[in-house]
Amino acid sequence: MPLLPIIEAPDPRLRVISKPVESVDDDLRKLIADMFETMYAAPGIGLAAIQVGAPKRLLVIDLQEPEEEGGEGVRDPRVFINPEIVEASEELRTYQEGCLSVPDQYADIARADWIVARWIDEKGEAHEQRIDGLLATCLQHEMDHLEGILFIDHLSRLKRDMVLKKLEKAKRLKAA
Ligand code: GNR
Ligand code: NI
Repeated sequence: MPLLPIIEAPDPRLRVISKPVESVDDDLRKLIADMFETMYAAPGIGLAAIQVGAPKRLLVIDLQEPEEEGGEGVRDPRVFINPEIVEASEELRTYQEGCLSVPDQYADIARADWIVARWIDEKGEAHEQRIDGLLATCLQHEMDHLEGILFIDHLSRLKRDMVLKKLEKAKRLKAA
């Protein structure tokens, strides 16, 4: 199975609003498998389809970090198709976020502490569940991608521009 190239900011393709998935078929399951492989290899804990150039309302998450003690080889893959937020807590939780499309840049972002989400899985089955902790943070980060939003958009313009400048510089150094 091929690793998919991950699109990086400021690529305008990351700003596209993703379209609902119409049918959960073998083509989609192939994309899901490739997305997991790409996410694990990166490594990352989440990946939205738009980050690999597919503007579909599909994202994958696995919070298990292989480096973590006891986490070696333990996988907890989750698939979210056409996810929606039914309810969100007023209380916020701040977490230092990163993004595979904004490599090596991190910033504290405040999001709802818990959400009630609704989605379809890779078997086409519907779910509605209250989600908290890191999964709530990650799911909100991934759902932002479906709207063309990056975590740096939650920062002040000054901080966002600083991150984008650092990213540009890192790219220049890599190309040289
Ligand atoms: O790997 C990732 N880590 C992460 C850490 C904190 C909050 C969100 C994330 S998601 C990110 C992978 C990614 O870019 N998903 O879109
Ligand atoms: Ni991201």
